[in-house]
Amino acid sequence: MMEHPSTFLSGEEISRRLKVSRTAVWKRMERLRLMGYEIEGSTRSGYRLVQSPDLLTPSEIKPLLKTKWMAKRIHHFQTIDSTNSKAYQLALNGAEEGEVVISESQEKGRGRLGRQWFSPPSLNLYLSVILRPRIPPHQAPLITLMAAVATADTIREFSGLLPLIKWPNDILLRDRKVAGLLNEIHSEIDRVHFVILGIGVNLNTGEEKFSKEIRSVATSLKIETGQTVSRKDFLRALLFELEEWYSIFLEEGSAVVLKAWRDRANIRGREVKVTSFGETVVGTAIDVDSDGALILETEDGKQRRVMAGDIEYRK
Ligand code: BT5
Repeated sequence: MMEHPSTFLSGEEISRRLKVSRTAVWKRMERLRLMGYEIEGSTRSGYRLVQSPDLLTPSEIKPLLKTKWMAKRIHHFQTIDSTNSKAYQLALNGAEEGEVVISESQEKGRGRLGRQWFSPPSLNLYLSVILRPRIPPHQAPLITLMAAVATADTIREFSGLLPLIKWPNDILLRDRKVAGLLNEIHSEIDRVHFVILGIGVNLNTGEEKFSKEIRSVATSLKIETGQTVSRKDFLRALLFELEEWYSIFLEEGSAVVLKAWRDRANIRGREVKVTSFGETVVGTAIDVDSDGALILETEDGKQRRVMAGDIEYRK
């Protein structure tokens, strides 16, 4: 039915193809209708798919994919605590590189440092990708940088606006956060076992839906462009960009990723205030290092490297 939408397929034909009884076919149609599929049924002609809901299920996404290997296996949930936690568990149990976890909503969507990610149902994208790069752990932060580049480029493609990457993992439109990344790594001293690339993108959240606390710092593509974004199309494009940038990182090395990140972050020379593990440092951003660290020049003229934290632009 999905292969030829708008054409009727008889109940008999469906029961033959799926090797189930006619009653089972009828029950499945009812289940699909409950999920939001609009299906026309006629005793003479059979069933016809009129409209699919905007769901990110494997059957909706797989026919659209442009990737070679990424997302060939999709674990989809209506709701879940956190796609990152699920992907981490799956990876511990041997899930392969490129498997992804997608949920329509998250009950405990996670930010960095124990913070939360607001994840209302059916409006946005909550995605975690399992990667198994053969790299030493100190290079893992580059995966965050390359994923930020891929996400920023997809946002640019869909909004026509120029997003800015804010160190280390925010994507901003008009100085507000439209997407965030949470990457988690499982490794031994000299070898990465896997990386979980967690990406949350606010696609269609309306301004009134954000809580008071984040309303002034958060935005969505819909707020910025006035247009609803197709989650399926965005996901397809994002997976394609991620696969491309990941292979650039593996094949061409960190320099290309760093250059792309610098071009999209525009951080060099900016006055910043960095909060890192309870300490605050003020200085001028010089660059980002090949291990993802932010290099600052402080007021006394010394250089400081900051591995993790949050920044605020001062001007
Ligand atoms: C992040 O953390 O920006 C990482 C967010 C990663 C979310 C994805 S969704 C799929 C995957 N599964 C997960 O469980 N997580 C990942 P951080 O830099 O710590 O930013 C968190 C802060 O951003 C919060 O403290 C709020 O101030 C703000 N915030 C929360 N929800 C937001 C939202 N939906 N949009 C914009 N800002 C938000």
